[in-house]
Amino acid sequence: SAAAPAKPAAKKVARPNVRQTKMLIGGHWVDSESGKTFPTFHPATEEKIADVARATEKDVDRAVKAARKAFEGEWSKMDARDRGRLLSRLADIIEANKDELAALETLDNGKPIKDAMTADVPLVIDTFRYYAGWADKLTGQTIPVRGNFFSYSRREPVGVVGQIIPWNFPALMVSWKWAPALAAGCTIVMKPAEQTPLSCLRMAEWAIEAGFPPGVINVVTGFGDAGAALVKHPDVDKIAFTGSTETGQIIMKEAANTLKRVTLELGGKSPNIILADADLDAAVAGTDFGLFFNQGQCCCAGSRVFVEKKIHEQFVEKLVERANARKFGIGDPFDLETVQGPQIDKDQFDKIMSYIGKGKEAGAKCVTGGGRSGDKGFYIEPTVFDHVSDDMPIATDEIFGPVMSILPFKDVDEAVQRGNKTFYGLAAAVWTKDIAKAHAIAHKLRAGTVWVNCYDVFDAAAPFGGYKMSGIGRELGEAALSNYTEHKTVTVSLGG
Ligand code: TXE
Repeated sequence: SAAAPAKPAAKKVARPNVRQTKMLIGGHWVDSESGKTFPTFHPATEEKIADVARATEKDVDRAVKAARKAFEGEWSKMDARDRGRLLSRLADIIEANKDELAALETLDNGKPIKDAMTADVPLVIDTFRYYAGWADKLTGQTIPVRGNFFSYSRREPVGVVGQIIPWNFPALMVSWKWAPALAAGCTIVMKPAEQTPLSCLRMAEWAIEAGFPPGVINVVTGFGDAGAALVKHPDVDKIAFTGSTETGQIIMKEAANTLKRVTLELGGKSPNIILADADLDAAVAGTDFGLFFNQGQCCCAGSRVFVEKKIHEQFVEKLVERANARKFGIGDPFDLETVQGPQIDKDQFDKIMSYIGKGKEAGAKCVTGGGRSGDKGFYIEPTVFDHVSDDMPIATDEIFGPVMSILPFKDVDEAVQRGNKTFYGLAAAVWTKDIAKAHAIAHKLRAGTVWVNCYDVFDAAAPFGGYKMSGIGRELGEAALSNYTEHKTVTVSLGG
């Protein structure tokens, strides 16, 4: 008998070399003054990748001084258009190295290489290009004041900004933070997440190559204590933070002491509302993507899925089919066919597993998943809970993993009211063929972004951020520029 045809070898992408593990301060690659380092791991195998310099308060102080010096030096004299050219050049360099950046994300974060290549990296490049165009368009106004005066306003950079980012989209968060700040003429001290410092360091190398003057971009790698030192520092004018709501609250309280400007992009528990007249297959696909993308580690994850009772059974059946198919796509994130990678680390893995336990205890029906996948790496099965009620912990708390809650509803007003019943307000979605209903619901949802018949559609030009405890301020688009500028009014006597 003929031998079974050999299974084609999985197409794997090679692991990248790690080139930079030191911090960037004032244009120099330096160790921590303490000599300390910390390890970063590959979440798929739990192997150590590299030891990275661990910033102390003194390092943060050095970085802030370098950023201040740059802010007052060459950078402030540079023409706005030339700042834009530097941003364009950085975009070009990243584009020329896009495969390396994607592989570095997969190595440090564990996300499937295909996602890194098709989602993260293209958005990074777009963000730098988009803000390159804004640098010379930050205009003020002429103001008709009473009397013989000429009054006008200027948009000036806020100054030295501290930027603290999380580990779920490491390179993308670098671009969302750096690009508008640099377009506005600020200088930066960035602290990437301790889990994922590598892509930020590589991007800082490319920023130097692009020609940003020394001290304009500084990177201090380390833990929350380094972030806290940045928030406390009296010579930092503004903090931009993305991360947990709890840490956001700590930062806002601390920032009050020096009255720093603060923008926060925090957690969410976003409602995804499916009406009975929706295109069912599209809604199922979008719901699956809206929650399971990036292993569920998205601040805007559609984690509360409200489904109209009339289609509830049908919807759940199709969704479970899809979630089950996804299980076959769990694997080595360097494999181009992998659709789900590991969670970032043991802490997150344990947190998610404990929520799965809480869901079962509360009496929700686990219709698929619910366990660990494999015995190495932080893999969790795509998990769906049905018949979830509003007060269960899996319906109220941000889980930040591949755990979906389905909440049946009877009528639309009820869905909107329950959808809004949360401290969060980052994103929401509605699926329906009735366009008037879609807009009406979109206007009623208390969230910074509402997707209609789609999910997780991001663009550098479209503002993103939270209502309520999901944050303060907006990133991306023209809106992000106001995070990084002060308005100055100049009034000139015309005599008499
Ligand atoms: O977040 P932290 P963690 C949520 C998600 C997750 C939970 C915990 O629910 O399970 O947060 O994740 C730095 N002063 N999100 O612990 O602590 C820290 O070093 C200044 C949602 O990773 O918020 C890192 O660089 N900085 C989220 C960054 O803050 C401090 C993305 C984020 O860490 C600090 C990530 C302090 N006192 C987690 N303490 C989203 N909205 O996208 C820590 N840091």
